[in-house]
Amino acid sequence: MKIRIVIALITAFLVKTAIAQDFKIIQMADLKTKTNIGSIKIEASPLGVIFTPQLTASPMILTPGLHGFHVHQKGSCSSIVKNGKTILGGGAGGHYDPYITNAHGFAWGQYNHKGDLPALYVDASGKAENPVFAPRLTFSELKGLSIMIHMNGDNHSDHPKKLGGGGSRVACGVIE
Ligand SMILES: [Cu+2]
Ligand SMILES: [Zn+2]
Repeated sequence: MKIRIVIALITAFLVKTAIAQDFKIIQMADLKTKTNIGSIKIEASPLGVIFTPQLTASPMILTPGLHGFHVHQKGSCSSIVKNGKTILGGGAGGHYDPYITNAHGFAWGQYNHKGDLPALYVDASGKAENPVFAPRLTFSELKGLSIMIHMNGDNHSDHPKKLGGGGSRVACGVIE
């Protein structure tokens, strides 16, 4: 009887430790200057993935307020040239959308990009520390994708603007 309890406790501890160690620190770079602005910790939880930013950018780079925050489909933060125009962070591709919904929405939506996250909150000094949660994502599927921060906010819809209205890509990190 006692041995069974001990085994159960050890098992519970091992399972808990295994879950707790499922995390990665993603370095984030300002796409214009290529300088590091901090990191985002991605962490497995039994209910989804937690994204905890620790960003200290200048308010010139990350303006105070909300910013579109998504997982993008390719593990690249490089620039691309499209119709003669350079798109910073264009190499990351679009929002992670394994079910090909072609629709932008909430992190907990059922018929939209799986990479849609709650918006990132940046305080008056350019700091972002508020964690967000994505219940549909799993930690293991994130490898080889990227995390993107946009210039503007996110209304989690394709109206009036496509992709939540986030606009230009400001900062990016590859999930290795
Ligand atoms: Cu994005
Ligand atoms: Zn989206």
